[in-house]
Parts: sequence; C-alpha cells; structure tokens
Amino acid sequence: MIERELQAITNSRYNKGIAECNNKELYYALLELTKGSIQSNKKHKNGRKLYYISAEFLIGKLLSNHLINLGLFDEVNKILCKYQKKLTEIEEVEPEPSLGNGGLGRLAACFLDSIATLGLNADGIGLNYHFGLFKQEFDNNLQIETINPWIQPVSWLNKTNRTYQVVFKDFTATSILYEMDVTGYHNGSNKLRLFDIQTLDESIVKNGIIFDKEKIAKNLTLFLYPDDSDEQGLLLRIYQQYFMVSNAAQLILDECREESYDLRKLHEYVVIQINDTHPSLIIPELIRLLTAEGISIDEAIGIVSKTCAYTNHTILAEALEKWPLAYLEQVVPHLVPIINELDARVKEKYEDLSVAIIDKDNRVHMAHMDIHYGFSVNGVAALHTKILKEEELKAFYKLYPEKFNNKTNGITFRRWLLHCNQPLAQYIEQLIGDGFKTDAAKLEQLLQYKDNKEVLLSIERIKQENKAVLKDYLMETQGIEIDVNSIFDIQIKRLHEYKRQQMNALYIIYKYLEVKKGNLPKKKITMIFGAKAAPAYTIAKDIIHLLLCLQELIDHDPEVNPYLKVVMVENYNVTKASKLIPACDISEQISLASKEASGTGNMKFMLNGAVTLGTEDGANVEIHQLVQDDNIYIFGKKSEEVIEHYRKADYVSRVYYEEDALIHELVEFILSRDMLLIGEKRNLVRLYNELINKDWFMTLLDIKDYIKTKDQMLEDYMDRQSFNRKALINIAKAGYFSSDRTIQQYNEDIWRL
Ligand code: GLS
Repeated sequence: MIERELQAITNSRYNKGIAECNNKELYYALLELTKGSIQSNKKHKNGRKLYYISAEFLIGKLLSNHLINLGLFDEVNKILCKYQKKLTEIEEVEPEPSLGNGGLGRLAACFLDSIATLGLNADGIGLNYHFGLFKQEFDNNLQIETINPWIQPVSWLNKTNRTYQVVFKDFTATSILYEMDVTGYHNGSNKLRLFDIQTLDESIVKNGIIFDKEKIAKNLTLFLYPDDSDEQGLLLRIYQQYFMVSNAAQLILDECREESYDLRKLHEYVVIQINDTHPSLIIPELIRLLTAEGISIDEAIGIVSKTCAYTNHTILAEALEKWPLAYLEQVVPHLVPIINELDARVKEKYEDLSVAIIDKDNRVHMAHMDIHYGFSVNGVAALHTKILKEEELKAFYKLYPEKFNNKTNGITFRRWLLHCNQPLAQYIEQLIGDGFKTDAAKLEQLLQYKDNKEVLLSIERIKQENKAVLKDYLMETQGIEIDVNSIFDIQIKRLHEYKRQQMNALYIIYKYLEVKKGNLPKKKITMIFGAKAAPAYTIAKDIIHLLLCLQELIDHDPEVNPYLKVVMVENYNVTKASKLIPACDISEQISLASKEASGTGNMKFMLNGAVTLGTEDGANVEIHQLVQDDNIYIFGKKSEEVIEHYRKADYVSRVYYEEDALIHELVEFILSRDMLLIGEKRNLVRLYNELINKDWFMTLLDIKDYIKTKDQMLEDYMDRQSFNRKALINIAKAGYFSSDRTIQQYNEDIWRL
C-alpha cells in the first residue's frame, strides 16, 4: 500500500520508479507521502486550547520523526531496503530547521511531541527565522559565524492565508503565517505556527552574519537572537518579541471569535504558556486588544491574569530580561500606558520595591510582570524551583505561594531513543516488550537483568556499534578519525562559562601532562565537545579556541595521541546530538551547582546508557536520586555552598591558583610555549586572565574534585561488567524523564485542557 503510494509519487514527480531515484528525489517523494498521511490523520479538537509561545523551537529534522509517530517507520524502511536505499542516507538531504539555540528550544520541541501524543489541544507559536541561529565554522582554531539558511521551496512549512498588521511606532508590519504539522506518537497532530514578515529581505546580510540592524522591515525575522551588544540590537529584539506576541494575540482572539466564544471568558477557552520572558509582552498586548473590544481595563487585566502562565528557565541575570522603558517607548509606545498601569497597581499594593515591574532606573522587568499578572510560575527541576522560591524569587513566593510549582523537564523518547538508537530500542523491546514506547516507566522492568552477564554484554555491544557509526560520521563530515576502542567522554551543550567547558579543558591539560610524565591511562580517552558560543560572548569563543588548540596540540604529539584525542564537533545541532549521544560512555554535566536550571542532555545520555559525571545541579540531582550513588559520579560543591560564596562575595580564584601547585600548573599551561605556537596570544591571554582574576563560575573551586572523580570513573570503566551494569540501571531509571510525564503534570496542575 505505502509502496504503491510512494511509487505513484516518484512516477508523477520524476517519471521514475523508486529504484531509479536518487536520495534527493526519494527525500522529496517521502516528504510528500508523509505530509499526505498527516493530513488524513487529523482529528477535530475541542475544549480549552493551549498556546505555547516560544522564541525557540529546536525541532530537528522531521522525516523520521513523523514516520515513527505515524507508525510508518518500519514499513518505509523495509520498502527502501528492498530497493537498496537507506533512510539514514536519504535523511542527509533534509536541512535541519534552525529555529532554536539550546535546551530551552529543544524542550519546546519535545513538549510539542508529547502534547500531540497525549492528544491535547494545543499549538506552538513562534517566529520563522530564515537564517536561524548562525552556522558555526572553524577557521584557524576560531569560531566563525555564517548564515544557516534552511527554508526550501518544498518543505514541511505550509504557507497559510492568515496575515496580521502589527503596529510599531515607526511603521506597520504585515505578517504571514506559516505552519508545520506536529505529529503525536500514534495519535493525531497539532501545529507549530510560525509568523514571518512579508517584507523580509535576505539579501541585506553580508560578510557572515552582518546586516543593517535598523532596517526592521527587512531584517525582522532573519535571525534568532541577533547580536544585542548595542542599542540597535536591543531594539531589534523588542521589535521581534512584539511582532511574535502581537501576531499570537490577534490569532488567539480570532480563533475565539471563530468559535463565537465570549472574550470575557477567555480563560475558559484559552491558556497561554509564556516560555521564558521572550513572549512576556503578550500580557500588555492582550490587555490592549481586550480593552479595544470595549472591555474595561480592570476586567481585561483580570481576564489576562487568569489566562497566562510563565515558565522560568534560568536564574542567570543576563537572561532575565529588563527593557528600558525608553526603548519600549521607541518601539511600542501604545503598550507603555498599560505597562505603567500594571506597575502602578503593583506599587500601590506592595511596598517592597524589589517586586516592582518598573525599577528606579526605569527598566521594565519582564519576569515580574509575568509573575504578578499570570496565574502560574514554574521552575524546570526540583532544585531550580527550590532556588526560585528560596532565593531568586523569594519576595514573590511570599506574595503568591500558590502560584509557584515545579515541572521537572523531560525529553521525548520517540526521538531520543526510538529514532536515535534503534539497536538499543529493539533490544529493549526483545527483553521487556514494547510497552515502554507508550509508558516510559516500564523501562524499570530492565532491572531484572542488571546482573545478567549476557544482557550486560549486549548493551556493551550496542554501544560499540553506535561508536562505529559515529566514527564513520565524523570521518565523512569533518575528516576526523576516532578510535572506537577508546572511552567516549562527551560534553555537548551551548558554550557558557557556567557550564564549565573550561574545567573540562583543564582536565585535558592535566591528562596531557600526566601522559608526558609517563602516567599513561589504561585505555585511550576520546573527549568530544560540541558547542556554539554566542557571537558577542568573547570568553566563550576563547574557550572554543582553547579546545581547538588542545585538539591540534594532541593530534600532533605522537607521545600523547595514542592515549588521548580531543574532538570539537563543528556546528553542533540536533542531528549531531542524535549521533553522539548513543555512542557515549561518560556524560559530562559539570555546571556550577545552582546555575543549570535543569539540563536535558543529561536525560538523553542517561536514556542511552551513558553514565553521568556531574555536579549536584539541575536535574542531575533527580538523576542521582533515581540511580543512587553507585551509578553516577557526583563531585563538586553543593548549591548551598556556592550560593553562600556569592552572598559573601568571598570566592577568589587567584588564591586557588597561587596556593595549589597542580591548579597553578594547569592554568599556566594555557600560556605555555606549545600553546602559543598553535593559538592566538590575545585569546589565550584573555582567557588565562579571566580564570585567575574573575572566574565567575568557580572553575578552580571544583577542578580538583573533578579530576579525582573523573579519574575514578575511568578506572571503574575498566571493569566492563560493572560499568555496563551502571549503564543498564541508568536506562531503566530514565522513564521518569519522559516529556510525556512532564506534560501530564503541566496539564494536571496548570493547563487543565
Ligand atoms: C535553559 C536552561 O539553561 C537549561 O538548564 C534548561 O534545561 C532549559 C530548559 O528548561 O532552559 N534556560 C535557558 O535560557 N536556556 C536553556 O537551555
């Protein structure tokens, strides 16, 4: 049946049979086939509807994802096999949508999958960035940014007729809505709705990612997170955010009108999840639109407050947006009286100025507006929510204890197990049946095999197979040769000092020096990194430079390269993650305790049988509780201690550098002759000084414990059976981190769809 359909498509499109088509032709034929199947799979939805608004949706490639969800994956694979074609090769043709940056965007994508799977009535709303986040290239051991065009004439995007006018102070933009289907696992579909501006002009981008930031009508949806290191950049961010939420608000109200809903009862029909503060302007915008309908401001504020819920994803100050009121005046003056009114009501009610929306410097705190005028505030892991309640948002928690709740993040097992690790998924199915595919908690049944030698050996063999796949992939894509008989130690995530890739780099230096001294590791270690640094984040780019220099140094040192290998994967993205994670032995989750709100890579690694090396931070804490001490490697200072250091401002990295001989030696190596021969002096000196004089994220505080714990882990790895047992226990306990569980909790406690 499917075969005949596919045959018909290749015939009409290319006048060829399946066998004669190349991978590109087959990709487009499968795209058409899949889109058709989604259409016929639609179910009518009613009841309260969720709009999940987010600046990012890091959805990854979609072909296999849809085929799995539609239940067509095995059949399509079989058909292709018959004609000696491979889905993995066909998939290479698909560009990865560049609509996200990191965990926050990938979380939104996992959520859409689970929401559809659970049959909930919901759409995602965001922007259709043409060049997305930048594409990363390496040149001379430095990160270079170029555009990442991903939109093609025929794609998963469907253009609609819906358009809105979005009024700014200086011009009125006309939008156009694109949609992508979001399929659920064996259950219907929802939509991801992406707004674009009609007047966009891609040709204004020159020299990498440079463009005129003031030509808003031409640049509005070019990039996700355009450089905001100057005033023009900040204003552009406000233009983008308002464009996103004004379109969203108009769409939401239109859909209510289409159903003849009473807008005075909006909250009975609609719930809006504000994903981080980027969509926060939806609050004043909705109030504005409701008052334009003749609803009083009092009533409008009441309605919106019952409709909006806010998720906090970080305690890093840089991400808690505060817009100067003057900037809002420049871009969206019609929102300013409303924001003033919202602020005045807060100030009238509460004396504590720390909870004001507009501070004494006339900056608007977006999160504060969300908390006062939303009905729910949630953190994304138990520790994170505790820190919100007891530290960061303590004053708000006192005012509104009932609004605060935790929703520990999750990941979709369809993509992060069934798709990315088919050998493991099939093996699990052999052992415990396929119940785990719809009820992830069933993975616990694997525990009965934790002492079964044969099973443990099979888990090891599957990992070995995945390592071989990764080896071929790295050779093809970057010409890098890795040794499948080495230990794969992987840190993949955005580059940020709080995530402490620099601490891992110091470990590389330590191992390098150990080998030089003749203290050889029992088994070769391959240390793999993948990370993009924000273009204006200088130190993050310096850390990439350090890693690339270490890669080169070790590659060219015959004394060391039999034992160590460093690999920096270029342009790390969802596609690359799905090849790296199944091949990993050691999952690096080494953020400074209290700083990583949750992390979700940690969950993906665990599910694929990697053992975590981590701090007591974010969801690592919950992983630790689930797998217990024997099956995780925890090191470093706890969050209470770290927070205490911040409170007292008593952490001085220079003291660690001066008083500890080993730390001194590792840091000095950054400016050693060998390094300066390879690297750029300016970058290495800057990073060196940063570590000694600032080290905001306390690398030197934890480095020794990190080295000790990692060495222990490498030692323990040598007992293959016992380490495989840890891997199995991690897989068995990962069920809790299914995003289906997370979404069920959102629905029960917040959305009530
Ligand atoms: C983030 C956090 O940094 C991650 O710890 C978290 O897992 C993710 C999803 O909740 O959100 N916050 C952020 O601004 N970017 C993130 O990835």
